[in-house]
Amino acid sequence: MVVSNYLVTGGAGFIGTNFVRHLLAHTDARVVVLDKLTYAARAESVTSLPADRVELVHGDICDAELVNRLVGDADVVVHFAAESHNDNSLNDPSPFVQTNLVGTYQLLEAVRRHGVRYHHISTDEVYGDLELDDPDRFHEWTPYNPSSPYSSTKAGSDLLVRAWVRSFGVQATISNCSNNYGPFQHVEKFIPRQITNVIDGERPKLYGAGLNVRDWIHVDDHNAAVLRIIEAGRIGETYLIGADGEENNKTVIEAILRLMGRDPEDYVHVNDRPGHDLRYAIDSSKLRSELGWAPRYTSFEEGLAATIEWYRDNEDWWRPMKAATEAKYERTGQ
Ligand code: NAD
Ligand code: TDX
Repeated sequence: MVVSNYLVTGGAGFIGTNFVRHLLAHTDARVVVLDKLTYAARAESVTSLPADRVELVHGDICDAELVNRLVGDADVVVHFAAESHNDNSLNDPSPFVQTNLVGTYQLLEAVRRHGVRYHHISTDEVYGDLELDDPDRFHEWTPYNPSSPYSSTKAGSDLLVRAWVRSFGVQATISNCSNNYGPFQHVEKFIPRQITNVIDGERPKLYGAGLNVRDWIHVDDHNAAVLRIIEAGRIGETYLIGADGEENNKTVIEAILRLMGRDPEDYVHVNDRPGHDLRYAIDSSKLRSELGWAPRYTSFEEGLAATIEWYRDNEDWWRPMKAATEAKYERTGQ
């Protein structure tokens, strides 16, 4: 399918802005970004892109009239917009219910009305967590078992998509990806928080004992998979995206400190996250065998080193968010 007009929700956030850049580099598409510009967004991440190909619309995915109009002008909708941070969802779940559930509902109603192709971005957290010694990983058929307000609202949004496909014939695909890292990620998230702490001469902050495992993937590999699914995925199908990148948090903090020329032991333990998921792990065989996707970042250390360089070179981008983020963590002893 050759698509010319994309509507990308959440395109001023981390993965969305990287996706828009991926589209500009690899397709001839024109892109409209719909973004509420919450605390997590930077408008400049979109407005700095070529104006003849990318337009930023400042608005809310819960606004039915606006969503209906923008979807009516699009060939495909790629839905990244979400409240995305677990710790925030524990402090105040309400925007998570509103944006992740009601916002997805409004998009589904609009794509249903206009018959527009829809791709839904989701997370591996919908499957709950695994034991450290479980030989199994998450598959497309793993039952949903989300733990947090964030992951449960993402799970609910995925189920809305499945129901709209079956009941109304909406032309949708879903992808559930593991933990992303790379440029333009908000400093509230684990890896950029620690990199910017080290730049600021602060010690990295590890939740609990740090044995929790995340399955890391570079954001460009995630977005290449998303484009592949839009171009060649089967309607109604779910694809898991992951790059075999399991690491525990302690190892990641030590790697960041080492790569930044600091003592790998020079970090502090802070309060653990309530209900903290132990381990995520993705089996992405379906995506690889059916659609021929493979990650390009096969060395986590190299991807991490490049990400550290990006934060060193782009202090103007992250500095305005740093103090308020740390003040928020201060209140929960994290
Ligand atoms: P992010 O928090 O960096 O960006 C979210 C964007 O959505 C922001 O630009 C924000 O302004 C926008 N937004 C929020 N509420 C909105 C609303 N009501 N209307 C319009 N725009 C709104 O998030 P991210 O990390 O880039 O995640 C993007 C998507 O990918 C989310 O759906 C998330 O669940 C999913 N995902 C993230 C990861 C990860 O590791 N970050 C992994 C798997 C899946
Ligand atoms: O300072 C910290 N110290 C720490 O040990 C922070 C911010 C986090 N952590 C731990 C908690 C997690 O085990 O690091 C791990 C990663 O934390 P986050 O970056 O908050 O990510 P996570 O909760 O795993 O969720 C992320 O991946 C899945 C994204 O935020 C979600 O949007 C995505 O769905």
